[in-house]
Amino acid sequence: RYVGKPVRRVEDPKLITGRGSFVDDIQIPGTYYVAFVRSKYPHARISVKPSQNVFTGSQINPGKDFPIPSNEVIYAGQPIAAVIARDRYEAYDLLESVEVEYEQLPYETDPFRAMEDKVKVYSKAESNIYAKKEFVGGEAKKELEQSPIVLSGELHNQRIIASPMETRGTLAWFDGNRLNVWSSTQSAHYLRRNLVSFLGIQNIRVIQPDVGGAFGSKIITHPEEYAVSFLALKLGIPLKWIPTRTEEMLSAGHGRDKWLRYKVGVKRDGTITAVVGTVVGNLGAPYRDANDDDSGNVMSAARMLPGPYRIKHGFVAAYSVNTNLTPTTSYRGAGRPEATYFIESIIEEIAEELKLDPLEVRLRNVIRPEEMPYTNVFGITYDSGNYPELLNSAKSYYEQLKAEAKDNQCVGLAMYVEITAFGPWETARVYAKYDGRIVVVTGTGPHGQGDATAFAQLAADALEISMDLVEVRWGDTDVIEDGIGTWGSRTVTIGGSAVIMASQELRKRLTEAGAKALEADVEEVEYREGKVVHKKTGKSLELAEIIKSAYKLGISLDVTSVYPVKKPTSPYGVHMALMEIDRETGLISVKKYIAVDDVGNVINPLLAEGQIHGGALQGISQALYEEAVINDGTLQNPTFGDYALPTAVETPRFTWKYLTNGLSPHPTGSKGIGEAGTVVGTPVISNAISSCLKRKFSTMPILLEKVLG
Ligand code: MCN
Ligand code: MO
Repeated sequence: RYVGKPVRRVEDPKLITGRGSFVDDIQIPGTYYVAFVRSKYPHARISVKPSQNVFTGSQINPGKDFPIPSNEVIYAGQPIAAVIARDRYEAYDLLESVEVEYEQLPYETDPFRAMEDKVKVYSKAESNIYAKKEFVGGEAKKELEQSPIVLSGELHNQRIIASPMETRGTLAWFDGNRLNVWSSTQSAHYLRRNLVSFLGIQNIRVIQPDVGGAFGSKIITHPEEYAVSFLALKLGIPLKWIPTRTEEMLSAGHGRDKWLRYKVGVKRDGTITAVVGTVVGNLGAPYRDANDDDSGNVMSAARMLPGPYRIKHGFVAAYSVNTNLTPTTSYRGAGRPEATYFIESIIEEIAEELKLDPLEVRLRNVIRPEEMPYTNVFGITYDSGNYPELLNSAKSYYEQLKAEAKDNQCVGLAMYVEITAFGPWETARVYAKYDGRIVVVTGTGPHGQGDATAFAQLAADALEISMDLVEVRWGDTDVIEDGIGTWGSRTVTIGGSAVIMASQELRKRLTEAGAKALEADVEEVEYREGKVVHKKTGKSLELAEIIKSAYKLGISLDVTSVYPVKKPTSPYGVHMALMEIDRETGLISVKKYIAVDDVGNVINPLLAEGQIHGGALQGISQALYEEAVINDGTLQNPTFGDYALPTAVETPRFTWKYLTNGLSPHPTGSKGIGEAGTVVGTPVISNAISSCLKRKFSTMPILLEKVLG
């Protein structure tokens, strides 16, 4: 069958031959173009001079500052007013003529100072602290006092910028009957829900066309999407908005920017007794959609701090704090990369302090298989797996790399456990077409991951037919009424389980229809390889024949299933890298990267391995290159000339191994892999550099000058 095989992506022929259709490819005659005036300052009172074809917050959201501010801007790059013109060049020309008066206000970009509430980042907010929670388990403070060794420090997982190939973009058109919105998004249904509530109309169709990546930055509904949809409805003309890369970097959700101040108690054998700390997330400016999203990630960063280790005593105070920076949103891993970077840096420090091998320290601390499912000290449950076994199988690669390492090379590793495949539910619709083909429609919103291939594999297996007979569709609120979306490495596991459910129901109905057509009872027939066979007479009907007669027989071959989810599932793994540091030039390069993961059932090893390559490279990139540089409250490097991203040249040789000791409870048996590489890749690199140079780094990127300094 297909599941478990490295089937090539069914999405690709269209995309690699240039036939993809992204938002900007879609043309509706008479479309006008929207561009946004953006704030120059991090905090100011504004007044925009009214003029034709310029639309301000007071018109779009009268009396409110959201989504478009009426009189107070709270970050540089914030959209202040929309201009409308015949084409994009005219629109950008028109931008220059819009008169905005700024009265600058005191601003704050440092979350620790912002917590003191001396400078209010938004005058109408009661406090800069958006959310605060304490996570407590055991008696951490007491344990800490009794620990022979206490390590302490501060770590910053720096602010970075999601850089999908395609920027955001929206095309909105009121056709006289309803509003049609095409958007580069991770979920058509989520966007529709938000637009319905903002615009106060029900009849909205949202379409997610081909999307050139997102990495979390296209989950929330951005101010521009609200504004463009509102104006298209109000003016009755089709409107298109596509930001430039610089606008995208200034105003699409930034990622990470989370801090940990910690104290960790350790015994002489390297076992951790307690962790006490403060996690602070710099959420940037108040914006509900973004703040809700990333504040959740701050809390996950805190609750996942114990990682895959049996730490019985913990206390973490977590703060989500507003500042006058671009709002942060989920970015690949969303809280788990931060937690993993924190705890894995601490493990490295323990190894260094006690002169123990870092892999050995992990072995001494990891949760034992007999403790599974394990609920960590902050209440997060890891469902299944065998952590020591995975470490032991990683050990041979680790020893191999260490033996291979030359004088200027060294090896680093990191381990992770994360949580993926979030609920609350997902939909799938599976129906049969008269030409004998099966259509799978998912409520998820893949945008580069290859999930359509996996869904075709799952449906083909459930129906025992060739994958060529399965078509997968998604991203249109007209083809399936509801859905959740693609994020949190949930799609293949949750969306796929819904596909299995619906396929099985369709299989039942095909069997019923086949039996009726053969004038037999259901018990007398058998469904086999896309045919219904009479067990006694051997008479059989092909899929296409059954489909043709089904409706006449009063049986619908169109099934929608909803798969409910209660708890996330926990993939885990160990990644390692062979690094080379040129001490003369400070040039750091990653030579080899080996990943050993357990993500339960692997639906398609080719796709899964691809996710590890891309994900780990993003982790490497955060460790070595990426940083949103802020000065005077504004982003200093909003171009790819100044914001460094890796290319094929910086990409190491990858090796991927997988174990399947921890299946998930879902029908697919899989756990998510879409973020795993990014969750662990960053500390792999920072640990390797620390172990090479015998130096602690408390933030990233670890640049040449830091290595030489
Ligand atoms: N897979 C598998 N077996 C498993 C797990 C996954 O074969 N046990 C395969 C799936 O078939 C799918 C891929 O791996 O092709 C990822 O599946 P999954 O782990 O379910 O993750 P999602 O599809 O939900 O993808 C979301 C995840 C997230 S949250 C971010 S952020 C991210 C990522 O995917 N953004 C991406 N990978 C990306 N890849 C691309 N190209 N572009 C993005 O924007
Ligand atoms: Mo994501």
